Amino acid sequence: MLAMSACAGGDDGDDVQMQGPGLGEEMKDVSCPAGVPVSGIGLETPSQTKTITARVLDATPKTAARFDNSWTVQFLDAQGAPLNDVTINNACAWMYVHQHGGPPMAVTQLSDPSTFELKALNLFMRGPWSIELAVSSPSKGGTPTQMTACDRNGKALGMDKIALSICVQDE
Ligand SMILES: [Cu+2]
Repeated sequence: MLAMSACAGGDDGDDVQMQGPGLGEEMKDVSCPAGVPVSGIGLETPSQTKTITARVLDATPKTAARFDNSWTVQFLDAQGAPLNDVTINNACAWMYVHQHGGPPMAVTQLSDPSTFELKALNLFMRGPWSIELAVSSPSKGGTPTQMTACDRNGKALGMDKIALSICVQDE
């Protein structure tokens, strides 16, 4: 008999940043809908306005696994050229079927200014997750109206938003 995981019981540790109405309840791992990728590497997803694309250059582990996953993400313009003026206003690993999640441990711009490391996205349950990025790019413009699910009070609004789908596969 497999032990089902509690989303944020005390035993999983480092869940201080976790938030959402499901916390404290016993929730079960779920299977992902068809088509949700199990590896972030190579994923490309356009922003809501389609002016910015996020491309996942690397992921550790390569296949998404429970708990810590670190991703290297590059931003591209609509023509596929690296976009060097992007700011990540907020990042969030969100398990939308349970309405819970939390931010990565750190977001770091790399020496190539179009790339960022999202360190330790905590995908703490099996199932479908959305890596939400509220972003701004002065060259693309817009108004700061976009928030991630982790930023319920809208304290770190972006001018655009990108949501990358990833599955922590059921076993
Ligand atoms: Cu969950």
